[in-house]
Amino acid sequence: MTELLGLIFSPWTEKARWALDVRRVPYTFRHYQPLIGEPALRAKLRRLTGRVSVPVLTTDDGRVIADSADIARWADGRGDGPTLFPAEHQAEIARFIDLSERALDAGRALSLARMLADDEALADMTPGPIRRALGPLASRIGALGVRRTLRKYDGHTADGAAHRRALVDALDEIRATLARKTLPATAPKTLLDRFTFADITVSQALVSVMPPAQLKLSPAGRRCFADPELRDRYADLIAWRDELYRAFRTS
Ligand SMILES: N[C@@H](CCC(=O)N[C@@H](CS)C(=O)NCC(=O)O)C(=O)O
Repeated sequence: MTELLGLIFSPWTEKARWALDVRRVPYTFRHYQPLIGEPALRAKLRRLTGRVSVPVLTTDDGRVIADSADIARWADGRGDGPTLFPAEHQAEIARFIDLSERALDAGRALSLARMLADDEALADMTPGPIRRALGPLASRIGALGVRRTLRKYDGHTADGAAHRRALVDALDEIRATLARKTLPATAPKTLLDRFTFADITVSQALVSVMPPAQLKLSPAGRRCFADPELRDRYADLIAWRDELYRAFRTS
């Protein structure tokens, strides 16, 4: 059986899951535990050094695919749902993936910085048994993990203002693209002429403005992902994302 290894609260994992679900590809989900799970992940990817991340898909015929967009492309060749990567839109979808990654990288740095000031969210980052055993010390362990993730993804190399500018630029670009589209009669706007992976990937850019209700986050985690100022400023984009979920995230 095909297996997806991922982080239940991560927008990158959500990109892969949404694509697999749209394509109606059956798979089992396995939760990845950062740090503790890394040696096994490295062995799976045959990568002893360098950055390793999830989601990672292990297909029923033993292939290992290590990137959300590549997993979605693989899913597009399987299953029987609507096509997520129409041949005529490959280049545009690649640009939308890049736009989403810019927003997500900036958003991760901003959310993790908010988390470092929130003991409850930090404690929630540790596995349940460790949290219960350590009590108030759990937030310290969580902070070590969050700082490590910031460094791992270069979030520490720019300041908060630079990350915020990068996120706002990406959000403005999404807004401008949607403004050029006409609203179909019965469905939300899509970035191309139909629902594709462009919508899946770009809608995840909003996770660090206000996470979708469907994303499994603790209340403290949800608080740290969200940015109340940007949520008000980009309420139109949040509404678009929520409509996409209602219309196309049906399983
Ligand atoms: N380009 C990759 C990025 C994936 C990514 O950044 N994954 C992070 C999500 S926060 C991760 O694996 N974090 C856990 C860790 O690095 O230990 C993709 O699209 O799959």
